[in-house]
Amino acid sequence: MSVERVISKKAIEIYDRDLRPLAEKLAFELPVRAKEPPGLPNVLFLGNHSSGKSSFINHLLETDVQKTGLAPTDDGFTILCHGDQRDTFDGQTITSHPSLPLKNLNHLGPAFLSRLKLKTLPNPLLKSFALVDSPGMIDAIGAANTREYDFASGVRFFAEKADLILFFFDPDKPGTTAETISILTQTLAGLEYKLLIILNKVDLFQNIRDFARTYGTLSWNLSKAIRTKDIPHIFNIYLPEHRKSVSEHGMPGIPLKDFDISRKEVIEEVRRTPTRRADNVVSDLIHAGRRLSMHARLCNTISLDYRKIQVKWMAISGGLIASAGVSAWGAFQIWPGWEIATGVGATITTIAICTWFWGRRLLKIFSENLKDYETLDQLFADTFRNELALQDRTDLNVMWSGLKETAQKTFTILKPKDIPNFFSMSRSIRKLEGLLDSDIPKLRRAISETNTDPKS
Ligand SMILES: Nc1nc2c(ncn2[C@@H]2O[C@H](COP(=O)(O)OP(=O)(O)OP(=O)(O)O)[C@@H](O)[C@H]2O)c(=O)[nH]1
Ligand SMILES: [Mg+2]
Repeated sequence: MSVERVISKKAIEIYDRDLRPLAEKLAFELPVRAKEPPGLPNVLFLGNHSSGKSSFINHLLETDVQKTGLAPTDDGFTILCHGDQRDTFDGQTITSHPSLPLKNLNHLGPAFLSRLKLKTLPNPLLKSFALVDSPGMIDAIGAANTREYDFASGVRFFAEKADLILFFFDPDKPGTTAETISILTQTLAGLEYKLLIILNKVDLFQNIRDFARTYGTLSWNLSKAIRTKDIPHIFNIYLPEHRKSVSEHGMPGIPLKDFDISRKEVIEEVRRTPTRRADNVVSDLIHAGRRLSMHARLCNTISLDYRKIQVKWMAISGGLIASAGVSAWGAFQIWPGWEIATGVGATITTIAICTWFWGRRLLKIFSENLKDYETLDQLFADTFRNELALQDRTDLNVMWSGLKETAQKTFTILKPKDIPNFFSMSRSIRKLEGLLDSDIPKLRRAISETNTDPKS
């Protein structure tokens, strides 16, 4: 078994042994992945139409397997994988094939399947990973008119399975199509760590000023669309076989030598896809672990606040009951006879019962308020008061905005009284944080050591 597979297996073990039981106790929905995906590692190509996705695939495989052209060329997804001979299969055939993990695609409907293809070709690169080409993104009005299937669901399906996602832009449309923005902000949310951003066709820039302007626009658009602490690295590339000649250009353009290096780096990343799979399993684990830890700490605050209310009102009503007895006895001493003593005792007991009901009502209101985003925001601020006071923790805020909806759903099922007690929760949180600080980073280091080991 390869080192990568051993690491993936260890990561999955931690997931099942340590994360899953705590998540179940706290009704927390763990992300679906964080298990070794079936099938070959694969690379998904996304991006604006005509940005060069299919041309890049042809360049990588050194053959013209995909059609290319300036008008929107691909209208469906194409999976490219290894086969002894060149062949093309249609969507219906591949989704019903027992050895391909594509059965779930059926739910995207016949319009999607009729545009889905699988191509096989005898290329050695495809022995270690598959490629998925996609239709280019267009502006919303055009998209609504021409696509007869749910494009975003198709993208999400392949993106969840992908080990690497190459997102293409070109100088014409540096991030501005409506569809691109919605795919980046919504469909790919939580999968950003798989993304490589590519600005293709840099040979079209006539001077460095044009390049800087477009690069700046792309960065600005990405910073609004990708909700992570750091924007993914942008690789600026061109494909030599498509380079515009000086006569077409009119001007010599910008020096391209550095961009050749960038292209080679991207190709190297694509070749590293099998290793990235292990890396992604570990990333999924870290992602799930951090979210679970945040959720567990929030549950802890909720449980503490809930128990504070419970103890306070139980103590008040308990105290009143006790004082009812004492007061009745006192009244009896002052005004011998049962009437006054019983009256005093009964009045205070009634107040105690009312107080007890009042306490219960407050607990109910407390539980009800957990469905409210404002209350949850306040609980988040209370739980992470120290961390947020010390420095700007964009990472925590970003994670919280992605988690809030899940948390709200959770608290419709999980009642504060069912949250394990403070000691058990603190123990689980300490253990989880230990895993996140030490055991899981060790797995990550092991992966990078395999990458740098010249024998590997
Ligand atoms: N100048 C230049 N043209 C390129 C480059 N890469 C691709 N092209 C051209 O861009 C056009 C579109 O390329 P495709 O590969 O079909 O683009 P795509 O992203 O697959 O397009 P859709 O399938 O429609 O989404 C083709 O005419 C290519 O010749 C490049 O690096 N430089
Ligand atoms: Mg294409």
